[in-house]
Amino acid sequence: MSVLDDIKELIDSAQKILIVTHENPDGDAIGSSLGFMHGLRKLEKDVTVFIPYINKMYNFLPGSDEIRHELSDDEKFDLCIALDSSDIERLGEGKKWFDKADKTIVIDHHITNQNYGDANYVNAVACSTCQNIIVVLASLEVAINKVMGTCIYAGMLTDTGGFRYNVQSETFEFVSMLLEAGIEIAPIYRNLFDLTTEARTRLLGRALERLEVLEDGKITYTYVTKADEAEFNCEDGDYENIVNYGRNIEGVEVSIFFREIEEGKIKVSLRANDYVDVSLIASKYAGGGHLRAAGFSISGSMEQSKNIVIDEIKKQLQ
Ligand SMILES: [Mn+2]
Repeated sequence: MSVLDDIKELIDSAQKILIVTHENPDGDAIGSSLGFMHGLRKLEKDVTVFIPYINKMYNFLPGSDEIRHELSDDEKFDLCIALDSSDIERLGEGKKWFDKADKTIVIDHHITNQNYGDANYVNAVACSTCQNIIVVLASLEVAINKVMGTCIYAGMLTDTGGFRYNVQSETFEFVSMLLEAGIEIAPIYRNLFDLTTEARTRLLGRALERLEVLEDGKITYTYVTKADEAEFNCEDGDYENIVNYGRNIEGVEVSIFFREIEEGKIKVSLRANDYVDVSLIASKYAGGGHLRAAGFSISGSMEQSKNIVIDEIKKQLQ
């Protein structure tokens, strides 16, 4: 018996199904949850998606208004399915429900997956969990329609950075199937990559105005304060992506973005292009991240934080 057969059996013998995913859910987490929800409903299953918080940029996805943000303690599920989460801890609030369910399934594409379900379909070659959902739905003999396809495409598009990273020829074969199902790619792209708000655009403008270039154009930095965010009525997350504008400047190796979280506390985001390991300085300040993308918080004023971080980066450039 293959894992796909096990999954089919678990789903066939369940009626009330709960889908959960990782904390701070991204497009793949939300897209795979909704895509699978729509698919399982074709099998007459009673399906609930539980995600405590989702960013409103995903509200265009069909079924997003049905996502439950809370569950009451007396609810019971025959089967809990965890999507796009490499381990049980990452499920956050969903962990409790995963633990409580009679049976469990894990579907994921992280190579580090802990196989913590009764059945685990983990294909790390896939660009996204959404791509794996296509395979699972096929094995359940559910034909993908436009509604499922839209959710699934959203996850494939975002997890590949717009089909830039982690893409194989088969990725486009799967996309071709979604196009056959009738998805419209332009509105999905616009919602996920282009659409913004006035507050976000104004905060970006403020940051770009302040952008400084140092060390023969190899370092750029900029910053925003709490007062800036208040002035433009920003929502949490409106500062995201500002750091990439500096990184995209020709000749820049490291882009630094400083954000005042509260008086005396600064959040630092770092992006490198080719050779500086920004995770080194992040780990020095108890932050986290990868070689070319990292972040941490630092105590002190904006001026002090800038001096400390820029000095560290300058040293690394030598
Ligand atoms: Mn993913």
